[in-house]
Amino acid sequence: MTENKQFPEGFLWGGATAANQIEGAYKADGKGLTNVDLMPTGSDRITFAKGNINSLDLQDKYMYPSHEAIDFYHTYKEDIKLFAEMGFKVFRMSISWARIFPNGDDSEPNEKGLQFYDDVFDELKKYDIEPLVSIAHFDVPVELIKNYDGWKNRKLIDFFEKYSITLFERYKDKVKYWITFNEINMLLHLSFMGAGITINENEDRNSVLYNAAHHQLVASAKAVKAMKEIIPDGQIGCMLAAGMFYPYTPAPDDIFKAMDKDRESYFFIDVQARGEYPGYAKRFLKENNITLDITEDDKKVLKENTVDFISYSYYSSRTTSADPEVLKDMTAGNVFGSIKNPYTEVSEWGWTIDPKGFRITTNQLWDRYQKPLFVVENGLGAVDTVNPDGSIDDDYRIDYLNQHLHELREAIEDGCEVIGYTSWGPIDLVSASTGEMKKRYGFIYVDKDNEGNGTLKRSKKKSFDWYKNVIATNGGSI
Ligand code: BGP
Repeated sequence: MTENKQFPEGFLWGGATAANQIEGAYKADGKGLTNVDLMPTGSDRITFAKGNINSLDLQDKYMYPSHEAIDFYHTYKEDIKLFAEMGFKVFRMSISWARIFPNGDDSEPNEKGLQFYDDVFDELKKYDIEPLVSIAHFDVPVELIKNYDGWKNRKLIDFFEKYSITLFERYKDKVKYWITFNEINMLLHLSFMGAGITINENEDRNSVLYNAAHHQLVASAKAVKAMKEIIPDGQIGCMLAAGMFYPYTPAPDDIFKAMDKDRESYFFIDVQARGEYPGYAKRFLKENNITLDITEDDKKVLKENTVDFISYSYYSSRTTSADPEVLKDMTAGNVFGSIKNPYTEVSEWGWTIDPKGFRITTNQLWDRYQKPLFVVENGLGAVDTVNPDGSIDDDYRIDYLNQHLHELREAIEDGCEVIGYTSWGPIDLVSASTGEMKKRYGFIYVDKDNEGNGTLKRSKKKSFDWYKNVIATNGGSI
């Protein structure tokens, strides 16, 4: 009987957010602009996020909701109190690079920015909530894009190292869990959002992307090194947008294609967890005439500074085929290029809903790396309706999370070492892919619509008490 079995003792339950999706105050107290501050909402957003723009117009002209977002910059005390009421053990958040270094470079850090995060960490501490901090979550200072072409340029490794060291030194007594880059593999799909890069017509796309990836991988390893020196009792992980690929049929070509598509993502984690480029990646680079800007020192840094844990997001599984005809039937809203799986449902945004895929993906990650796993994003983006009495019955969200947590527990029973789970967006926040408020994940509702109207008032949805009970019973209620 696995029913009502608890999760491992000390399991880190909580929720996950990102600075640009919650803080607002996008120019306050000396903060510089970042890529995500300048991206449009709606249908143009993904084109922009992909870097498919001819001349990059970095003007502050869009009414992007992140400019105010949910105003966490000013409401963090009230919000953290609600997280504490749910019993959070951990809160995942990111630091906005441009709040600390407004130009992203190696000038003096901005004290007001540093102080803000000190205040947030102190507030979390009041309730014994452990911060889990992403150093970069889709956040590249605009000055680094204008002056250096973002992560195309090797110089960013030094700037990121300086930024990371500044954080470790400042927060060494307050933050013990760190993540270097959020969904590092997203860089291949949403290159402007993930790395502040656009691809010019005369450039080879893969060459640009894999060089930028290499720069982030080296920067990540340098951050690992610095954290271990500065915070010896800390832990630092990588972060993958996970979700395994199924073959559409048992045809060997389909099975190989699915493995190959998985490797497109695992490549990043293979380097971060094992310390070197895997053979299949070297072959890919060679066959595509990609020359990497890789030095002997880079190889040494990668080898010597692997991560302590593997963190990942899981929303969906994916399906692929070696048959170009079958490949035409793509799911909507999937940047990884998945085709429709006839055995699974999709969300309102076309994201495949597949709890069993969560168990399979978790097992794959454990089998491959044998390092502690941390689920740092999972959840259902849905439209919520407020009843006349102000209540919100989000049973669909409870259902999604319940099924996924059930499968996560199965994966733990399978022998996977999982140290924690932070659901995405425990409080409604701005959606990364649409830039809108309509797609909500929260246990806590925020009164704000796509046009930016609303009081920003917080209220509890039905899922609030449900999650509170999950944590109180250490998953025994699942
Ligand atoms: C991940 C990102 C998050 C988040 C989430 C949900 O890719 O790390 O920032 O937003 O997806 O996506 P969306 O907001 O587009 O629904």
